[in-house]
Amino acid sequence: RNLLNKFYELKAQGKKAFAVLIDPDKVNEDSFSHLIALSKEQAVDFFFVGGSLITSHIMEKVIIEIKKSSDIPVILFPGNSLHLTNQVDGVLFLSLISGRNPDYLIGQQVISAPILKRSGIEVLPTGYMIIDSGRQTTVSYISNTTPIPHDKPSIAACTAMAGEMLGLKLIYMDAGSGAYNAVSPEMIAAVQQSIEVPLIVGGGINTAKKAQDALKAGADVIVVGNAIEERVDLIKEIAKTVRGFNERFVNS
Ligand code: 1GP
Repeated sequence: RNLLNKFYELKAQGKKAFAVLIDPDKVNEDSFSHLIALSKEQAVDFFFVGGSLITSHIMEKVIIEIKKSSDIPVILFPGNSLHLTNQVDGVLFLSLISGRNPDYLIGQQVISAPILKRSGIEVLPTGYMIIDSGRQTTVSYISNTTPIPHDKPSIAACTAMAGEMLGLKLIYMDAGSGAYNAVSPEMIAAVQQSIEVPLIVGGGINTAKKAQDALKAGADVIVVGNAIEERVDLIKEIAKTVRGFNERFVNS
């Protein structure tokens, strides 16, 4: 339970964390080693690797490459049970609680459970919530679920509360990769005030300002993927924003 403990310890210390999402379908081979080096230099907290639809065959290669060149924990962000690999340090064991598709609520988990049990990989029980972002995202299409409306913070808060009451240890609110609109600060705040477990927020965070807004509203962990693949140096700006929060805490 090392990784889960890390999420909880950071939260207990009032510290924010930064996860870089690597979607194997979007890896830019020219800048990949720079991305890893910058993540290391900027002390990124986690790598998430995965996506709802993976068409390339390089996922394991990508993970091995990250592990070879950094100590940053690699957490699988699987789209389904076919994406499982034992090269990672942990797996977000996602239940898609914003949706009403039983396959993503419990079906894929039943298929994955014996594989994960054998592998000994750390499992992070996570309530996964898709938030409408202004356009249909791959994740809502593939999962065949309706996202929570962008302007309905109370639905998000009740969903997160239910996930926590069911025993899920993390809540991940996701506007989906490349979202037009990131999750609103109002919704993040409503969810954060309703739960005790660490709150992960991602989807469409493509500037340091949006990262700052999400953290200020109450996200404990922010996830950035697309925008970093497009401009690797954004890692520096976002890491600086996260440090700004953490240093403020240390000085207060
Ligand atoms: C998507 O939360 C992640 O599942 C990150 O989204 O690629 O838009 O940063 P972006």
